[in-house]
Amino acid sequence: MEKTFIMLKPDAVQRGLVGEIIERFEKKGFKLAGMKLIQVDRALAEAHYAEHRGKGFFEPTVTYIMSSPVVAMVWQGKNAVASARQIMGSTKPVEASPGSIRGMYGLDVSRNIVHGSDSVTSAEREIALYFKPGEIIDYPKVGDEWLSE
Ligand code: IDP
Repeated sequence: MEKTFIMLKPDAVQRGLVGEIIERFEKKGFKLAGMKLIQVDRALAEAHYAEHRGKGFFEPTVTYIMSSPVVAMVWQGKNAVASARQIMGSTKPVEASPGSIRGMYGLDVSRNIVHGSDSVTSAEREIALYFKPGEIIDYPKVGDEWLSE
């Protein structure tokens, strides 16, 4: 089943939104496959945002992501990558749909609460950056049979 990497950014942790955001992914039907609270260092932050190196927001984004702990998670389920992006909403909160996480809780693109992989390939890369293989757990979950045929 498809996996995606979700990170609750420093603003989510500081604003006390961790539980509420996790609940959104849980209630959608995704299965939690990995989770940890971590302090991101510069090497990890720069690797995470490598595709944006050279852009004006690269350094502020790297600095910001290191400014406070983040919650790194792997969620698993049907179309997990695209579905999680829908739950999160557009990058710029002003463009995010009203019911999405960024639409509900965000005001500014630089403090947009949550990160989610934008493709299956990115998800694999990001999961490998943040988790060791043994930290991703595959297990049967009660109710799986009620989520799809
Ligand atoms: P995504 O997080 O929705 O995948 P990306 O375009 O990959 O969006 O950008 C990565 C992160 O960089 C954004 O979530 C946001 O925190 C930051 N960012 C992107 N564009 C801007 C900008 O124009 N100004 C400030 N920060 C930005």
